[in-house]
Amino acid sequence: MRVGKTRLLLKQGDITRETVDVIVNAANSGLRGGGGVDGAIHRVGGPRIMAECDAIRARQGGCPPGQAVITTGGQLPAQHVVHTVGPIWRGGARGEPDLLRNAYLNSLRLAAEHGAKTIAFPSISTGVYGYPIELAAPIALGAARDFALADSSFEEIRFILFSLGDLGIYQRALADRKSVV
Ligand code: AR6
Repeated sequence: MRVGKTRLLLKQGDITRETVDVIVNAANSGLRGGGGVDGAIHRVGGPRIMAECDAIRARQGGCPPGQAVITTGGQLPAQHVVHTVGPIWRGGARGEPDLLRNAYLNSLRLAAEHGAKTIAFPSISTGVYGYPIELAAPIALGAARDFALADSSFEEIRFILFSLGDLGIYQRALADRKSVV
């Protein structure tokens, strides 16, 4: 799908293999690494990424939910990693939708400030943090669409879904335009 000059692409895969300017990490506020996509990014990207996370933590005390920070991509094919922190799902009435949308928008903003033309996202918050993916997909796609409407920095915004089931949920959300809020 095309929004202005930006292509929105959905694919199944492992985000650590994506050849893009920036990949986005679903991190925690401490920027201390963990499981899921965070663990995979540090494993493949090597220790320089954590060294930069340590420096950011020393400087500003981590990264609150909805915000984003940027490091090198280390040994990843991507030049940079944007680390964003999605909300932990607590039933949906604790500001989770706005925090999730901000995580996407602030990641896009930060990557664009660093000159990125291509970016790949995982499905933020829908693993360990428990955000129902049927509710998260339209927020993720809506944030990308709204950014692309307002700012033509990106040639491509990719969503890399780890399973075919998750890919199907994102594909249906994209097809059902009314659900892209
Ligand atoms: N490529 C693409 N997607 C992946 C990959 C991969 N290599 N590995 C997992 N996923 P999660 P969260 C998918 O749990 O919910 C960490 O410990 C996964 O299937 O990685 O935001 C952090 O340190 C799911 O769909 O992130 C935090 O403490 C999606 O990525 C916490 O987990 C997100 O799942 C963040 O939890």
